[in-house]
Amino acid sequence: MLVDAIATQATFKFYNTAGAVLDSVSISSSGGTLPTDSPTNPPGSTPGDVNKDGKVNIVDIGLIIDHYGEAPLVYTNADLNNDGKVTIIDIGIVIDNYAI
Ligand SMILES: [Ca+2]
Ligand SMILES: [Ca+2]
Repeated sequence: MLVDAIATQATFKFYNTAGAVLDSVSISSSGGTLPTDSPTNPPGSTPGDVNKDGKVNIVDIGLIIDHYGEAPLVYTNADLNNDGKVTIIDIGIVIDNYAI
């Protein structure tokens, strides 16, 4: 992930094992587009909390990146919108609920 000096933009790049870029997504706090899917959460859970530790932070984004693109799912907690895939939409859900 690359973050600019004033932290208004982050770029996520996803690589295959040969080092080739599979996907690249930039997210900006000043007009960028974020996924709009709403997470499905059981009662009492924290939206975007992948590892269920009660916090939504960089650890949760890291877990999604670790499992990005898995099909079938190995770590179901990383599929926050329950669509059967781990994608940028799931990262967007963490970012929408990120607590600094
Ligand atoms: Ca967490
Ligand atoms: Ca998903």
